[in-house]
Order: sequence, then C-alpha cells, then structure tokens
Amino acid sequence: MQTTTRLSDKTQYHIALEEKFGAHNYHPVPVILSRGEGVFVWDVDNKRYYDFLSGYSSLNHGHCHPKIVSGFLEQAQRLTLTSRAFYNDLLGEYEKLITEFFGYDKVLPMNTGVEAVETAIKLCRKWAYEIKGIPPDKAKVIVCEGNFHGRTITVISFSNDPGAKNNFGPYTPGFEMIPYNDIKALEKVITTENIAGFLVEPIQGEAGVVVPDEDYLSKAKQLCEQNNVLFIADEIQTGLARTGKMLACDHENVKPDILILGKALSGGMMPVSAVLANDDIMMTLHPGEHGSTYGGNPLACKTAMIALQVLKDEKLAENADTLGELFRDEIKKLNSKHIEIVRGKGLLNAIVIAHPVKDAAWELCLQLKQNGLLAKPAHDNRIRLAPPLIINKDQILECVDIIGNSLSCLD
Ligand code: IF1
Repeated sequence: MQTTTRLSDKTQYHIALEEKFGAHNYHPVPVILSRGEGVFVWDVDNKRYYDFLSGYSSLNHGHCHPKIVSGFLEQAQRLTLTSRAFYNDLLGEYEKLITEFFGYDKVLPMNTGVEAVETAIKLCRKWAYEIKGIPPDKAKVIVCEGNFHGRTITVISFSNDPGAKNNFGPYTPGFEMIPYNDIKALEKVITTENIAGFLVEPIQGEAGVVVPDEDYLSKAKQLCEQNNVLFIADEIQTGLARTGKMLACDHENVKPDILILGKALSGGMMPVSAVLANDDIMMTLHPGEHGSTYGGNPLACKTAMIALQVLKDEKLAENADTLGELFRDEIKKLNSKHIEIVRGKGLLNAIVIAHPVKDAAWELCLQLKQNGLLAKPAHDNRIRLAPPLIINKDQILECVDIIGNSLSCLD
C-alpha cells in the first residue's frame, strides 16, 4: 500500500529549500503549487489538481476570483495602509456593509483569525467587568474539548491538543473546559460563579469536522441568555457560506452575541478577520484599549467588501448546501470498506477511515494527489474534504470518482 512516487527535481528543490531555511513547524503534502484558478491549482510541473483544502476554508470563492483580484489590484495601486491613527475612505463603508450583512451594531476589524479570537475574549472580559459586574480578574470563559481557535499563548492555553499546547507554558488562566456537544455539561458549569462567555465552534474543524446535535447551538444560546453569559461563535472556518448557510449558526437560527470571522472574509487574498457585536458589548472598548497596525486597512476593506458581495451574488451558500449533500450521498454510494463515516455540512466534510493501518490517511492523501486531488489529513485518520464553494456538479462527481479510485491504495 506504500504510495511511493518519485518527486520531480523541481519539487525536490523547493522542498529542500524549505527544509533548510524554514522552521519545521509543518509537514506538508509533497506538492509545490505555483498557480491557482477557481477550484484548481497547478504544481511547478504544471500538473493540475482539485483543491479540496481551500486554504482551510479561506478559498470559498475559489482561487484568484476575478472580481476580488481586480478590486484588490485597483486598491493596491491607490492606498493600502493608513493605520488607525488616521481615517481612510473605505473603512466606514466596509463597516456599514459588514454590520448590515450580519445584523450587528458594530464591527472591530483585525487581521488573522486568532487575533479576532483574542479580541473576542478581551471584549467578553471587558463586558463582564464593566457591565455584568464580575469582580476584577475573576472572569471565566467556557470552552470545549477538541477546540481549535488558533496558536497564540492565550488561545493554546485552553486547547487540549498536546501537540498545540505542550511546552509553551505558563498558560493564561480564566478558561473552563467542557465536552463538546454536551448541553448537560454546559448547564452545570454555566451556573457557577463568574462565567462571562461561552466560546464555541459551530462545527469543530480540527477535531475532524464534528457536527453537533441539531439543537446544540440553540440550546447553548438559550442557556447563555438565561445566565447572562455571552455566546461567542468562532465562525472563522464554518462561516461565509461554507456549511450551506452564510453562518453555521444560521442552521439553528442562533445569533451569537459575539461573532468571529476570518479566513474567507478576504477570499483568500490576505489575512482579514472581524469581530461583530452590538453596542452594549462593543462600546465597552474606548480609544487606546485595543487595536492593530493593519486592522481595517483600506486594501483589506476593499477586498472584504467584494468577497462578501460575491458570496451573495454567486449564491455560494446555496451551492454548498446542494453539492455538499450530493457529495456525501455519492461518497456513501461508493460503499467502500475503507470509509467508516462521511460527515459534514455543506462543503465542510470529512471521511473517517475504517480499520486504519498506520498512516492510512497520509497514504490516501498521497494517492489522491497522484490522481489529481489535494486534501490534508486531520487528526486520527480523518481527511477533511472542503473544495471551493464555486465547484459545480460535474466536478463534484469527478472528484467522487477520484476518491473512489484512490481508496484502493488501502486494500
Ligand atoms: C494552522 C486546523 C483548520 C480555525 C478556527 C481560529 C483559527 C482557525 C475555527 C485561527 C485556524 C487553521 C490554522 C492552520 C490549520 C487550521 C485548521 F486544522 F488546525 F484546525 F482550518 F481546520 N478558529 N485554522 O480553524 O485562524 O489565526 O490561522 O487565521 O496550521 O494553524 P488563523
């Protein structure tokens, strides 16, 4: 079952460069990409692949979407950065658009996803002390086992993934961990003292696309309301049409008190993240209390405005919903003894490999690459399958064929 295909000289050259000069904090699939368009990427030897990672859901619009690229280029030649020491003529327009788009009073613009998570936690604590009246330094945020919210010290402080967490201490206190998708556990902890917020991924990504019970989010939101606790949704990966609705919380008609967005907010062009909330929460922040050099820069604003518009114009949520269902149905029809489960929502899916031999997910990803489809193993023999949302029906069916054919490498 070993998939040993020789890597081209160009491929080896680029891998060797990274090995020698880059930190070894990743173990990539051995393919060197140099071009992307829509659902496809090409490697340095001009071989074409379907992209089933989509930059971990950053490329919902596909690679190099022409409308986003053209707006980006136009703005890149006009004005890229002012810092927030001055106003710029796009930030206000962007703030109006994104707050109306998601129905919040205010937005706080940041760059990477984890910065937005940190921002949401700061905002939640500020609200807890100044509005809810929790005693100084006592605020606690409830988080879930298996969570992934990024890589900063504070955010890994409440991870239970040893790889992400070990030997980076001392850690930031103020977090209580409960099992995911367990309302009883939430009910128990949320009534204890000094709880300020509940931070949750509507579908857990890194944990291997774990979809909670149908009413988990609505029940959790209800508990938050009853206990004056903020419901904070990390929709960095699940948001922006990925799961078949604009937000994954929309499946249960739940409106988070604090909404965190990132990744696809820029259509994969640059890091753009955002924290949305209403005035009672957001207005606890005053000048000088939080910020970022690049947050709210005009290039990001212009790019995000177009990216949001494209999601609507191209009905990407609807497409993700329809084709996601088709994809899971067709994968089930393969009836492969190697697939234990296919699960997900919209076009955020994963397969769990049955009776895995060692490195089965890695081997399958190498075979998929060989056959023209790129995906990356997640934890424990799971493979995330998340193409750009602009994919069409014929392409989905072709990809199911590729997956079906590749599975024989596990025979
Ligand atoms: C890496 C995973 C995906 C995220 C959620 C915040 C962030 C992420 C729900 C932070 C980032 C990434 C980052 C990437 C791997 C990846 C990932 F497998 F680790 F879990 F997507 F599935 N909240 N997710 O998923 O956003 O600061 O990176 O912009 O290697 O760290 P960021």
